[in-house]
Amino acid sequence: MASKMHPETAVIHAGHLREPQGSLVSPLYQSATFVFDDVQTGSARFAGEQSGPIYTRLGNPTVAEFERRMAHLEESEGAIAFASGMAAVSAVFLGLLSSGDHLICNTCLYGCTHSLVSEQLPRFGIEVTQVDFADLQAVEAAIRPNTRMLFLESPVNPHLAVYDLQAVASLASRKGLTSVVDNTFMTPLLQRPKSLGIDIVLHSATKYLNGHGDVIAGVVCADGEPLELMRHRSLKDIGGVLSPHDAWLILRGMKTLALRMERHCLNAQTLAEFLEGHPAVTRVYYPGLKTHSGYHLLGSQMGGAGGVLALELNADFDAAVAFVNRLKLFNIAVSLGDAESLVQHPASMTHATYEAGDREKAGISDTLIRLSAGLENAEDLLADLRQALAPLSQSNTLEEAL
Ligand code: 3LM
Repeated sequence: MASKMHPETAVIHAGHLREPQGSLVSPLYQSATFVFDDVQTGSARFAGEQSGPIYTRLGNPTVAEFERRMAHLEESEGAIAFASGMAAVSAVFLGLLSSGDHLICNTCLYGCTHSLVSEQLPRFGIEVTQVDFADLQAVEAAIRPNTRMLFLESPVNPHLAVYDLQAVASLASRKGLTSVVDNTFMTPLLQRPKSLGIDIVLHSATKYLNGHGDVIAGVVCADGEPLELMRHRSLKDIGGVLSPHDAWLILRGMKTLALRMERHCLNAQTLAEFLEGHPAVTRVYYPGLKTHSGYHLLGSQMGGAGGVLALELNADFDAAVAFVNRLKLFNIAVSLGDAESLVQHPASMTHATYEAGDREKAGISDTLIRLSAGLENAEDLLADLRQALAPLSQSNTLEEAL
């Protein structure tokens, strides 16, 4: 039954175990430790000879349900939940790479992932090269004898560049490398990288998966030995474990994931089309627009363009800041994937970790503005954008008249 479920059904049912009391909703096992019937039982569980919970850092029934649901959705053998998206990202590197190994990442990554790969990993003797994954020949040219992994986001945070994941996966497999994709912006409902040949998929569950802005969490979906290595090294020994209460909230949030993604995509598309036609806007970054370089992958690689978009204004830095400050319905906040629409300034917020030169190389301009389309009525969001843009169009019209 499980393998035949459609994703819209799987977000509600996959991995659910029938509860002895008949509770429809899975119980919350808010317990740090679990009692053994006798010493033999405890020893057998530690030895892996008997299944059953031991201690929540090593596994918890509520967290395990979230892991089973994610493994089903991402078509992986298993999944491991972490206390944040960054704990999931670092779990992949610290669990699977060792001193002397080489990692190739995209030039543009979420800001803290960029600082992790550019500042922290080298402290542990892991070499890192950042290359633009739009140019796979350049990626191939960067491969060294000690290269172990290719890592990217698609669409990328914050300017939504889209990469050909099937081509990345085939390069990785030809060269014997592990390919890893951060699928946060898409969710498994819009993109399943493993079906394209990618080895490991991860998410910041803080975003769309939970969807309600009240949890910080992450998850890694993988198979076989890498899965076991990350469970042993990254979860058990490093210990960034997800709280059962947060797993329970994510399971609740995920039940509406399919409905929410539909509305996020619809709202983002409406906003992107409006902005593209506005005289004060010079560029809109959204894979749902025909003008976007990744548009041709919509429908094949991506089942939808997602809820995040970015824009550049025909204005200097101060005028761009004034535009953001004029927005009333959009909250000025980092994060994305919440019911509330959000707006933020990547150069000074989510991507402030980049050195100015690296940020430019990554394609993040000082005037780039990122929007996360929420679940509100699109007309209200458009009205907010219209009023915040109005002074800019007026000044442009004035300049043109002079
Ligand atoms: C943000 N992003 O606003 P957590 N991978 C991706 C992400 O976008 C993020 C993470 C991993 C934002 C967070 S900025 C201070 C706020 C693609 C986070 C890390 O550890 O759950 O925050 O996920 O773009």
